[in-house]
Amino acid sequence: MTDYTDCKTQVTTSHWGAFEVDTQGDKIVATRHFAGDPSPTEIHKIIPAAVHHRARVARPSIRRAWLDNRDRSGRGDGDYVELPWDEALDIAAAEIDRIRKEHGNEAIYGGSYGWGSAGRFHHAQSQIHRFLNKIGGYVASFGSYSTGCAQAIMPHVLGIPFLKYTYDCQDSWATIGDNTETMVMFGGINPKNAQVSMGGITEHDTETWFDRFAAKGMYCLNVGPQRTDSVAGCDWLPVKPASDTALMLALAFVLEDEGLTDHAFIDQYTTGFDRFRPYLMGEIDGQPKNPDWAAELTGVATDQIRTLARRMARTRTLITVSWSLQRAEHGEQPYWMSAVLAAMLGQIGLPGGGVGYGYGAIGGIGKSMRPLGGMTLDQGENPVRQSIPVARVADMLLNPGQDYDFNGERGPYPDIRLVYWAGGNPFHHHQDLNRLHKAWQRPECVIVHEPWWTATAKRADIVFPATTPYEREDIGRSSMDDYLFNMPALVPPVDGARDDYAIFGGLADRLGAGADFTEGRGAEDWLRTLFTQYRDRAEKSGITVPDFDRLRQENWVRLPIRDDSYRPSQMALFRQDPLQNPLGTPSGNIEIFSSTIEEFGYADCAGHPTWLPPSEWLGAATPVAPLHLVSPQPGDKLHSQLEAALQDIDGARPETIVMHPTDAKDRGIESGQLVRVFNGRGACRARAKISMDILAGVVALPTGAWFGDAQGNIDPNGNPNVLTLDVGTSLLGQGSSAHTALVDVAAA
Ligand SMILES: Nc1nc2c(c(=O)[nH]1)N[C@H]1C(S)=C(S)[C@@H](COP(=O)(O)OP(=O)(O)OC[C@H]3O[C@@H](n4cnc5c(=O)[nH]c(N)nc54)[C@H](O)[C@@H]3O)O[C@H]1N2
Ligand SMILES: Nc1nc2c(c(=O)[nH]1)N[C@H]1C(S)=C(S)[C@@H](COP(=O)(O)OP(=O)(O)OC[C@H]3O[C@@H](n4cnc5c(=O)[nH]c(N)nc54)[C@H](O)[C@@H]3O)O[C@H]1N2
Ligand SMILES: [Mo]
Repeated sequence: MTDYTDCKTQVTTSHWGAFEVDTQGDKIVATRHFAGDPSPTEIHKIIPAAVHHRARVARPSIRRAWLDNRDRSGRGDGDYVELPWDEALDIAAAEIDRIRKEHGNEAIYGGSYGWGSAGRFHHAQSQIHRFLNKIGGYVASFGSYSTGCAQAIMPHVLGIPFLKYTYDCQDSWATIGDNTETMVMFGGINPKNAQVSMGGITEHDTETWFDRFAAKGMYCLNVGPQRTDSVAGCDWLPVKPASDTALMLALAFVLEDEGLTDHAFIDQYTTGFDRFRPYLMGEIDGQPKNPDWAAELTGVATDQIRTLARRMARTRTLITVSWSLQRAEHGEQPYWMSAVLAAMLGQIGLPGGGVGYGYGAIGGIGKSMRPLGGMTLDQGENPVRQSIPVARVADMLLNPGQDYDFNGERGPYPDIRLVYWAGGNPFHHHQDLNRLHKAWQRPECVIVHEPWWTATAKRADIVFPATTPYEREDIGRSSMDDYLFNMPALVPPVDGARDDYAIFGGLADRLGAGADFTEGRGAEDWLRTLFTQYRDRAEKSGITVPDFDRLRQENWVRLPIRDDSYRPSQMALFRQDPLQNPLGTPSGNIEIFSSTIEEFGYADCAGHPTWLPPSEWLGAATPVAPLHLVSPQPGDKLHSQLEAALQDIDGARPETIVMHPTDAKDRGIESGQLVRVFNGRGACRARAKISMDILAGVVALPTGAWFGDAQGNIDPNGNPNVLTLDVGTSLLGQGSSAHTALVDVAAA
């Protein structure tokens, strides 16, 4: 009989929100929704199986060929030797020391992009960057896969750092609900994406807001290749992927053509319309960007474009743009053009009008909280000044010393000898994984911390087994949420795993930086210290937070910081008085034309928004690659996390690819059938789902399946990144172009 006397139930949180966990002894046995979440996900259900899975890295492991003779060519060969912690730490520390002495710290790449796990102290990115700073620095990465391109372009246009605009300058859901009459959503607003947020949102309420919008009679239009990118009840305007800029230009053309442009707004608040207008009207290239022109490119009928433009001019209109539009070649253009279109409508700075980015992309955008600083581990200063745009990692490894352009600057890629990764899975997230696999063979050493044997861990020379957040105590807190969690250590570390903090502490000791890294504190001392600092700051803002021991007892508390009252955003203040509250652009205005960008002289990003077709899209489809592949975020999980156990579920892998009945019929494919998705860069298996909710010619294969083949043949699990294109969005943004890919599909 099972002995339930040692059963416990506690709450913890994650990037996808809070959940209850039942433990028995040293095992997690079950999980359940957190009662306070009106719309929880099921992601947590896989945790008991994943945490105790055979794919956990059990002990420090060193690749045999590297251990024996420092052979770097065979990464991915799978032949590892397990070593005791002390020995493995000695070897890793000696190698780090050798590389920093022989080549300097600028030979260490520590960009280490990835989401890791929620929790403020055991935050893998903070830990690795603090450690690398304390031992002399590292080459860092700039931006993110999520919004790298937007972070480069939007400050030129709106004069505000992109994420600041998103979080501080856009209207809340409540303000939208009170004021907006028409919401035009490029790329949709998808509640399944809003389930996830850095640090977690506890009450998922995107659908609730849309219920309210519908009840009010707001017209919500999802513009994009998939009907499912918005809640049911929104209208759907199918457009070809990557053609949004053409559609926006045509909407702008109609405004100008029909005298609907708000010229008073343009004159007072913008710069450079006179440079843009001749392009729009076709006075430069002889091609007016009119609805007839756009109909061909976008697949949207001419009269639909005219009707939409008139409606947008007549009503309080909010244009929203999902992050996916800038995760594509020339992703700068729809972002810039959406701001220009909003400026022509003249509603920027009015409640519920203008343009907003990333609503629904992650939870929290649109939520309104009183500002309250977070709880963060100080990462220290990086003595190495060099950094690369994050998605250029394979280029960097392949082209040491070669110059590259980025946002007006030009300089050489560093010559990387050591790659150090903790809390990310580049062999899930990077584009063109077969190319990355080649690039990955170049450094002299690769060190990875991972709880599981991911494709990245399998390509490391030294793998340290890391604990999951269920095996260590932490604090859960996100600035977009009004809950505060003590995340208890639910079970002891599985197998031989150690916390990232303990691993870095062990290395720092050996490298003479132990005291500097730990400041003499153990993990619990750090939690108390950071929490006390956070609590003191909260008190100063008049917000009462329980002390650490009380929070431990209570497990979680709600903070009184939710605030749905209207607060004028920076754009509203700019509108009220543009001279007193100018934007941070060179002109102080919204830049429809940017001299700064024009002076960069880039062929792929001119001085005003321009229609630039990407190298791969339906307009460039070929007989061998006739379908546009979009690779959205997975609905049932977070990226590649917890995948080990998902792989065991019957029918869960390979991943599902959504395709239109016409495309399926042409290829003799039935729903549920196994297929092969392929192009010149690679191939993977997938399972077909046939649906009318996707535009014909487009297929959607979500990210998240583990890249399962080292040889670059056919990935059996269905990771779309064997197919995607690894080029920067442009010389300006150098973001990821994940949504730019043509493929074909065949019955397997
Ligand atoms: N084709 C295509 N590709 C994409 C995208 C796309 O839209 N299309 N989207 C991109 C975007 S926006 C993103 S953000 C990325 C996401 O890519 P990643 O953030 O790299 O994906 P994750 O699966 O979250 O990787 C986190 C890894 O950290 C490990 N981990 C978890 N907790 C800990 C810990 O405490 N310590 C350590 N050491 N490790 C831990 C997990 O097991 C996992 O392997 O993917 C990008 N890739
Ligand atoms: N459940 C879940 N939610 C997540 C994540 C997760 O892993 N799981 N990851 C989170 C992360 S890190 C991020 S960055 C965000 C990303 O959030 P987004 O970037 O907004 O989301 P995606 O899922 O990449 O894409 C959304 C939709 O854009 C559409 N799309 C693609 N290309 C185009 C185009 O050219 N034009 C138009 N109009 N539409 C296009 C596709 O149909 C796709 O379904 O999601 C977050 N939310
Ligand atoms: Mo992301």
